[in-house]
Formats: sequence, structure tokens, C-alpha cells
Amino acid sequence: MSTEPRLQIAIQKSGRLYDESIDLLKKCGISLTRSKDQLFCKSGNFPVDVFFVRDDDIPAFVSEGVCQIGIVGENVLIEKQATAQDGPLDAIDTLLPLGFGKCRLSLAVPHDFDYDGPASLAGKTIATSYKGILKQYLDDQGIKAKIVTMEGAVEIAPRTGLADAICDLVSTGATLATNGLKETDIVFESQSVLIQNTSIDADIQDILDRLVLRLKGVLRSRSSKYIMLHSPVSKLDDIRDALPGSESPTIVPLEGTDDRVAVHAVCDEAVFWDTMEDLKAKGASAILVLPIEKMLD
Ligand code: PRT
Ligand code: ZN
Repeated sequence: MSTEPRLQIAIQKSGRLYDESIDLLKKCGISLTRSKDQLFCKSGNFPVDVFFVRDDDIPAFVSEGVCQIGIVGENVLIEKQATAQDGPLDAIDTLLPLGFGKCRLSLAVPHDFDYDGPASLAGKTIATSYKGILKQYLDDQGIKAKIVTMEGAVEIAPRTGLADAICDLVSTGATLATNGLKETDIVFESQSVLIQNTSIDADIQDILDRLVLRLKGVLRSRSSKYIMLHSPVSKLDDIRDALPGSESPTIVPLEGTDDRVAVHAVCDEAVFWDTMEDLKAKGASAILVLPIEKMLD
């Protein structure tokens, strides 16, 4: 009996990336029914099996081929590659940025630290969970500093006297502010990415190609809008030029009139009130902006 090929994907089992990873797969039409604490789940309507693991384990799962693909923060991927001891995690390619889990790995110092650029950190102690990325950054800048590795609660290190500065993930900056720290330099900007093992069997590659096409469609539809309006024929060029991120709109005749047409376009950028007012000032009317649910090029 031959078994149908299935694509294995590793995602975070709980935490900041979980909800959006699941949401993205569901938007791709992949149905998943996972009971709490279940670490493995087969989709019933698409040949995909999902493994739920700690984010730190995802790069190894993919490079070892346990899963062919994974969703992980780029910060974790690059750090694991920088510190891999059993040979680098080089059997991994990054396929696609996914647009969520955005954050930055930043240096921060106490407010009373007399900071004048990264060179101020020479001879100082920096606490971080990202030793590999930080060491690379300091080496590139020719700065010699001591790195202390902490697994969590890095922000309290300066207050306890354990370190002079920290290097940690920041999104809103609220945690730094609460701990009396100021962000000084961005070391690395991160978001979640889709990664893949570099060698994938052809039949599984076909499934991956289908998934990637759907993912691209979902990601594009998130940032795109469908715009419909009426335009005087004489103003068509002006109005077409004012449509944000749209190349070739569809022009449709309007019944009962020769001097006005309907314009329909997919705009690859946000459509703000300013843009709509500008279109109106150029002669457009009946302007409608609609969300797009799915796209397939
Ligand atoms: O259990 P597991 O090991 O899977 O999860 P984890 O606890 O290691 O990771 P988790 O769920 O906290 O984060 C997963 C990923 O989310 C990270 O690897 C990043 O790619 C991404 N991400 C995005 C963040 C943040 N934003 C973020 N703000 N990860 C952590 N933080 C923390 C940061 O460490 C700091 O403590 O949030 C705090 C700062 O937030 P602000 O908003 O106060 O600046
Ligand atoms: Zn983790």
C-alpha cells in the first residue's frame, strides 16, 4: 500500500507566533483541529501535518528533515545558526517573510549611562539571550565587550549589577521603559519567516509549491484593496495615475452615458482618505474601497 506524500510543518506550540501561524494556515484553506496539548495534527483537507514545538527547536527540526518547513522568528533562526555547535544549520533556506512577529533586537542601557554610540560599550558587560548575533555585531564594529548569556528577564540585569547594558528583543519599548532602560542601537530587525529544508522530494515539493502560492496570495491580499469608482473619460489618465500601487485597472462602460466609465483596480498599497479625496478632486465619484479575501495570480 503506497502512502500519499504529506508535507510536515513545524510551528510554535504556544507563544507569540502561535495564533498568527495557525491563522495563516487556516487562511490558506488548511483545516486543523488540535486539542489542547496535542503536539501533532494532520489536516483533513490538505496533505499537511503540523508539529507543535518550542520555537527554539524549529530550525533543528527543519535542518534535520523531521519537518520540511517551519515558521519561526528570524531572530531565532539566525541565532541558532550563529551558535550551532554540531556543524552549522546550513540545510535551511528562508522562503518567505510572513509579516508578523515583527520586533527588533536592540542594545539598551540605563538612563544614566553616558552613551555615545556602540563604542561606549567597549570593556562593558552586556546581558543577552542572543549571544551569537550580538558577538557578530560587536566583532563587525571592532568592539570588545563581555557577553553574559541569560535565558530570560534580561531587562533586570543592569539593575542587579550583573551587566552594564542589555541586548534584547523590543517591540513597543514598554518593557525597556518599565526597567529604566533606553534603546540605543538596533542590532537586528526581525519578523517571522517560512523556512525550508534545502532538499525536498519532488512529490512533497509539489505540495510546498501549492502552499507557497496560497501563502503569497494571503499575504498580498492582506496589504491590498479593491477599489471601484466612476471617472469622466476625459479625466481617466489623471485618475489612473492617482491609484496607489495599481498597474492596469479594468475600465468598464456605464450604461446610458458615453462620457463616464467605471474603473476597477487592485491597489497593492493602503488606500487612505487622502487618496480618496485626491481621486474625488480629480473628478472621480462613487468611490468604493473593499477588502480582498483571497488572491491567486
Ligand atoms: O516557548 P517558546 O520557546 O516557543 O517561546 P519563547 O518564550 O522563546 O518566545 P515568545 O513566544 O516570547 O516569542 C516568539 C517570537 O516572537 C520571538 O522569537 C520573536 O521572533 C517574536 N517577538 C515579537 C517577540 C517580541 N515581539 C517581543 N516583544 N519576542 C519576545 N518579545 C519580548 C522581549 O523579549 C521583551 O521581554 O517582549 C518584551 C518586550 O516587548 P515590548 O513590547 O515591551 O517592547
Ligand atoms: Zn523560545
